Amino acid sequence: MENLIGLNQENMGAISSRVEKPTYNRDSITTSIVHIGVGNFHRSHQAFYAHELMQNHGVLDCGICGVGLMDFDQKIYKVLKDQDGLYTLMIKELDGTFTAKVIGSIVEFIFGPENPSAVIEKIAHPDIKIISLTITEGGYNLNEGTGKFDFSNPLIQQDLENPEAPKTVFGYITQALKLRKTRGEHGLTIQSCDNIQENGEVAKKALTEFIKKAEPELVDWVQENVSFPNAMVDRITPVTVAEDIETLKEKFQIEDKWPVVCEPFNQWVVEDHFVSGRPAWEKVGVQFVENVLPYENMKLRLLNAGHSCLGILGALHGYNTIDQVATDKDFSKFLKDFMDVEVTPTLGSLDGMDLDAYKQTLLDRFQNVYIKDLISRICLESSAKIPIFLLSTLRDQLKGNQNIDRITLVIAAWCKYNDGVDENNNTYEIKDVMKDTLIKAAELSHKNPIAFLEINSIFGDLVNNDVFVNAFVSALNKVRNKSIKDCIQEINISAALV
Ligand code: CS2
Repeated sequence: MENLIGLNQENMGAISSRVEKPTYNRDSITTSIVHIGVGNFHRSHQAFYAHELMQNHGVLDCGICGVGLMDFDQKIYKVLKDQDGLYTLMIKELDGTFTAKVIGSIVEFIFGPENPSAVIEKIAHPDIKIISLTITEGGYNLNEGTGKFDFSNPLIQQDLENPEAPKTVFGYITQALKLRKTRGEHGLTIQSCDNIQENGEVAKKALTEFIKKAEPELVDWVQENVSFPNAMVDRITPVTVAEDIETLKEKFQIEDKWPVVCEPFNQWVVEDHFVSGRPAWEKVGVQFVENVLPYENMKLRLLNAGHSCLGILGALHGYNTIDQVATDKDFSKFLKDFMDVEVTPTLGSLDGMDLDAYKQTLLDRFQNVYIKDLISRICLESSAKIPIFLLSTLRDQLKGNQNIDRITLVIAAWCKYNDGVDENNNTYEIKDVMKDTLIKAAELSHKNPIAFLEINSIFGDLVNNDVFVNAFVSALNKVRNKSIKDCIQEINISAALV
């Protein structure tokens, strides 16, 4: 293609004016945030907010240093290094139009496995006020069943034995905080941006348990000098595909090796506890609240759980993307009833929120045909997602003797999902740290359905709840003997008759 311009700082002037570019001086940015886990979500969410703050308000104290700790982070490290931290965000509207923005807020990047001490020194640097995290639901290393930090994890063992060359986020942060304490530096905020109920509390619990064992004399300093605000984060951000890269080349002559696609909707609700201050996020729409719990509940139990329902059911039917499932009338009716009948009663009071409007927006967002969110992304690591997104609701509904038909069908469908083959006999890969356990339990469940519920770290004591167990056995029998669409229609019809 002629006139193709590689995305980097030097070429910024030559990039099409149809694309929004940073108008701020990137050399004047102060890096006050170290972000661990630079995936697509971080780039469509926090890094976007920081960019907006720089672009529209001239606030330049919120530069981000991205950090990758996992081997798979090497790819993003190379891309961002080549592109001077720049990348294109493609915001795709419901009507098919999209805006392309070059985001300039990530100004440094360090790849931990290549240079562990550089990461530790960066976090210990006096300018750093916030360490933010997107390390996934499973990344906090807490056992779902016992709630305890998992010291049997070999990487954690390595970090305890070899503190100077850590491998995990806990090892890195501990060493950096130790340096801050020794050097008399100010404290900082650890800001979780993962989809977990009380994500700040969870981050605090995991890190404190690790530090108690690794550096016991650091515990008091952390108590006094580190804050862990809870937050709810939201923006649907699919996996980038080759077509997105091509679109940027064709429409704007930009060669971006890893752009990010996202929906227009974005939300960030945060508790305002930042021990060393924070960027003026409120200027770009971040909501600060006393207690984020109701917002988290609403988002995790409606959006994330809704995603898991559509993903798992859709996978069995043979769909590939969330919009395909969400625009299928049977599935969308099922989803709507799931939200209204089984989730809404568990949400408690949501002052100032128009829940009906929120739920309608969710249906629209799931139906955005331009987002093409892959079902494989949604089903990824379900063993860490299902307990947070669905089982919490199930427990509440059981407590109140309320309807659990749809949640139970989704859990039974998830059991069948782990057979690894859809209704058209196409096989798919199960990507989950617990995949061996899941596959084995699904196999056993053909003869003994309860075998699936015996995965203790996922279901805990739910295996002893007769109401749920009976409902699950009957639902599993149905999903193994009928198409998933028939199962859904049956529930939809019975709901209509009530
Ligand atoms: C998704 C989330 O991973 C999932 O299962 O539900 O990634 C979701 O897209 C984001 O939380 C949206 O904010």
